Amino acid sequence: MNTSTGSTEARRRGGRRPVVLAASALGAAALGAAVWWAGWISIPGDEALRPVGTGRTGSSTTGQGAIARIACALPPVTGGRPNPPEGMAWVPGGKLAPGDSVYPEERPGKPVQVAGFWMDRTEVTNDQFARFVAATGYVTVAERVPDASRLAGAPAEMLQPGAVVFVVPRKLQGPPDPLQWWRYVPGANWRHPGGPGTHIEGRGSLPVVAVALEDAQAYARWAGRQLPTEAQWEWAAREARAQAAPQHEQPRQANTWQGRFPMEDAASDGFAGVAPVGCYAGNALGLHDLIGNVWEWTRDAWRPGHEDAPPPALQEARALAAGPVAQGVIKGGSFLCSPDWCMRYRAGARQPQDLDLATSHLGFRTVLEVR
Ligand SMILES: [Ca+2]
Repeated sequence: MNTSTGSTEARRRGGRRPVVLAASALGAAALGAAVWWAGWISIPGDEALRPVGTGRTGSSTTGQGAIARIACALPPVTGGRPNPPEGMAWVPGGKLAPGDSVYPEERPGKPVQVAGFWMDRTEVTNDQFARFVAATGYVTVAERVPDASRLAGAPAEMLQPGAVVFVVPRKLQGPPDPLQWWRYVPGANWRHPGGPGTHIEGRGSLPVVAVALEDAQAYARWAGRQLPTEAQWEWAAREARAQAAPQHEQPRQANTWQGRFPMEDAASDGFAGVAPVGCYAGNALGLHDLIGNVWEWTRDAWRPGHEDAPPPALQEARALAAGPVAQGVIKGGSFLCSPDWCMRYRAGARQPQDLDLATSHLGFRTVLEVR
């Protein structure tokens, strides 16, 4: 599958093909938005979002309306720097040998030095993003009418504001094809991640999704922070350990997919679909959900491997989207990652993502660099 073609090109080509290409940029394997959004469309209730199991912090209940109380409390961080900024944990500096050995794009690169930095302990939540929007009046990319001049030939629906949404197919026909479980849905955005009729009411503790890079950057600037570089993100996911052996097994303490993708998610990890942040155990640094739950934006431009030179930074997504760099790096995998389709639930895994493509399995967290 071609993972280098962006949503802009996808829209331009029109027909069903655009969705394939757009989806390819989401993640060649773990393509997907939240299955529970699809469930929310078809199932009048919260059956698809299951409560956390035993051994986790926080409260959870089931039943109609009770989802509003699903949230997980974060345990205190032990060690690290004193006086952390609210919601952040310290990641000490060190030398990272990036990459892994499962997929070609993650071939290991030369070690890179990473300075210590603060990082959000969780993905940015709907509540946090809502505060940003309330304070600034910000309108996300998925809520704006696309620039038709850049989308000549695209079908009418893709000229409407919207996002790409995962829908569980009724049955699979032929070889696996992302077209069978991805749809461009007009009206889908961070407030309505599954499209019209879906909402985030009562889901304030879930990670915000359907945000393009530009949206994530705008939030980070408002918060006085930045998006992480790919190296920072991977270093944090490796718990700042230079000698950590790559872990290729499906993680137990992360929200991923169990069962035959994309038809059956057994949810034996406690959740089918997006989980509230912090419901799985944190790593040694006190960081939660770096692996699984939702993919996370970085501020690095996409390159197909770990070249020796530092990656170009994505300073302003809108300007770069009109130029030669139209994709960035996302990390961590999502709740849609499964052993039979996408083993990207690993620190060294990486994926290209169209800068202007909002999807319901992609969010972000921020970092605060110390100068
Ligand atoms: Ca899961």
